[in-house]
Amino acid sequence: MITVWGRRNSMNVQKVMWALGEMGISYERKDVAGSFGLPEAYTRINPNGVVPGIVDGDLTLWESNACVRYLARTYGQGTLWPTDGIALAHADQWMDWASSSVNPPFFQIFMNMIRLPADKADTTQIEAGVRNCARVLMILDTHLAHRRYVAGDALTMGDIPLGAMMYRYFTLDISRPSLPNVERWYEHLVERDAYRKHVMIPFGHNADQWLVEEQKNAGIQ
Ligand SMILES: N[C@@H](CCC(=O)N[C@@H](CS)C(=O)NCC(=O)O)C(=O)O
Repeated sequence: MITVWGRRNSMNVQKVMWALGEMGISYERKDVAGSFGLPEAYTRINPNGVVPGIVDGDLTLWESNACVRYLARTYGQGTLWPTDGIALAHADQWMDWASSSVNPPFFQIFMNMIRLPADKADTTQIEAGVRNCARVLMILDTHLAHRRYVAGDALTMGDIPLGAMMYRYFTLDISRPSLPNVERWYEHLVERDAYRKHVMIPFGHNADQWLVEEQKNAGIQ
């Protein structure tokens, strides 16, 4: 039984939960971080005090992409972990790209629109985030023109970090460029039970609603 530590509304926790859901692996999730606080038992697992952290037998692991890679490599050979070397390299590439190129501008949008109180929000940062997300997502759009998923015909771990962000990107009240291929890919994700269960979790429209939504998820596996 794998233990996942992390509040259900964390995008980084959602990557791990979605991966587990896709592979049908049993797990127990514990509510920590955000309004649930950080018990000492958890800071011993992840000294960074951020979520997720996972425990699988003797293994303790943190960093969401490393957790997804570990789970895919261990339990998802031929599915989330492609056996074809080229598909595997591409899956890896898009995971890193999600963190290095899409997450920073997306974080600017999400922090300022949802997480911070309205009087602390910086509209200049929101505008920069919207502009830069549009710019980088057009790279993904071009890539997806001839592929169903980022590493080929089937869902792999390469879709997970990007896909976890896209629910929020397409739900927020922001302007978006025309991204027909990204939208088609996103529609495929939305058809997946594990994506709907673990990623499409309402987050409200402001910092107060965020906290209410966070607590609604308490105890849900
Ligand atoms: N690079 C880390 C980032 C982890 C991270 O920043 N997690 C956020 C939630 S998405 C967190 O724990 N924030 C503090 C909190 O919720 O109390 C990862 O990918 O696991």
